[in-house]
Amino acid sequence: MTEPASSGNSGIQQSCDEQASDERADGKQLGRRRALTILGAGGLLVSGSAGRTVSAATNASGPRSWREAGGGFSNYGTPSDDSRIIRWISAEPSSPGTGASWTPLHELEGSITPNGLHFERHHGGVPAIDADRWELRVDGAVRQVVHLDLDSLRQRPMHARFAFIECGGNSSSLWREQAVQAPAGWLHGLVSSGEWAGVPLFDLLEEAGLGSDAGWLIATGLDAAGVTVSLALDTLPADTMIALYRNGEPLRVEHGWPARLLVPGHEGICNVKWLGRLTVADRPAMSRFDTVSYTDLGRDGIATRFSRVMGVKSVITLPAVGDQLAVGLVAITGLAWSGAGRISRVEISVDGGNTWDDASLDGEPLDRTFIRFRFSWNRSRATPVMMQSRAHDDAGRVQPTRAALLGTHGPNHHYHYNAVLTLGIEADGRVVNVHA
Ligand SMILES: Nc1nc2c(c(=O)[nH]1)N[C@H]1C(S)=C(S)[C@@H](COP(=O)(O)O)O[C@H]1N2
Ligand SMILES: [Mo]
Repeated sequence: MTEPASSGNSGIQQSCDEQASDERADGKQLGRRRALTILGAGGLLVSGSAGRTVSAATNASGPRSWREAGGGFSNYGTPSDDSRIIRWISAEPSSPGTGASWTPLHELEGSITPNGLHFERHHGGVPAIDADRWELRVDGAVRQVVHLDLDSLRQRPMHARFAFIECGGNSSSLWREQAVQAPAGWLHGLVSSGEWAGVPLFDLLEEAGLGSDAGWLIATGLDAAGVTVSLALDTLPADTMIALYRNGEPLRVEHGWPARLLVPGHEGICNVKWLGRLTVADRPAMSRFDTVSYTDLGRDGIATRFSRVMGVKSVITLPAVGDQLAVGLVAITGLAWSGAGRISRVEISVDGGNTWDDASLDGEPLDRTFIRFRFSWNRSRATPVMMQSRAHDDAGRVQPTRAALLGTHGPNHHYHYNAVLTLGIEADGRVVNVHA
């Protein structure tokens, strides 16, 4: 298993269900920045319009070996050296299948997380499911129990949509008093986004026929943890699906193959992997995933349950902790998303939140999906500043300040951290995480 964090793994398992991310090697070691290398066109072959192959004009540059007959190629593509980007894994050594891997948000561009870098969160390891013996059962308060194997699911009408998945415990180390020094992905990388394809849930429920007392859907995974989640039917998005594909290919084993529930905008745990059973009921199961974990503990000591819709949030991915900025133009970029709809606006502040300017967005934001934002900042003087991003969504929600979020939550809160994040740019240009 890849284990970039060479130290600090013992004791990383929190008493709560998700991992905190502050016990790690220093961010500089982990956050390998990509050197931008502009390659000349030397040696590249360009296919001409008549189907002829012609050498690019500048092929005099570059080592001779580039122009010799190349090596073999494979059935499944090879990442380039420059894209050998990996996730950081936080796992308990005594049960290495349980833990999380974090998407290196600070090393990626665009708004689609590649399948091999989509974060993972496992409560009971990755089960070895035999697809030939696998089936999904829809039962409970239905007129007829439905059994579906993988072939019959694949033959049904499907739908594809973009959606992020964010763990309810993402950014949980930000609840702490001390700012943790690590780049964005190692603190906020329990979120990924991409395109999912599968069978609409409500088509299956219609076929099964909902009973008159149907109020809840209880989804159960086939892993050792027996992850069981209760979802109120009247709050489930209409585009909830039994996902079979991600970014065009069948689900990866770790992401729930052969099938997982995808509830766009709902917190990670609702997206039950290795899905085995959907039970319609008149009440929630009150599993540990409904009650002990993923609840919101208020200042009065009372916990709110079933707060499943993720907040509006943004993360600056560049610059990243460990970078050193020169004086002059600085390209700021990052990702924004909302569990309740589309991102309508992202603003940037370089004065600790006193004044804000609109960032530009890479195209039209889609519903419950990453959108990339960009801002060009002229760092005219070598003075310290605080840099922030703040997202708004079309449901009218705005990312709260840290003070506002801490004000409404108890001191022992753990889940759903979505406050405005702050990067400190020091006088010498060093980038650090700070609380503001
Ligand atoms: N069966 C099963 N489903 C599961 C989990 C799990 O451990 N077992 N983890 C949940 C949690 S907490 C999250 S955040 C997401 C993570 O999905 P991913 O590993 O594909 O990123 O899956 C959810 N579904
Ligand atoms: Mo999660």
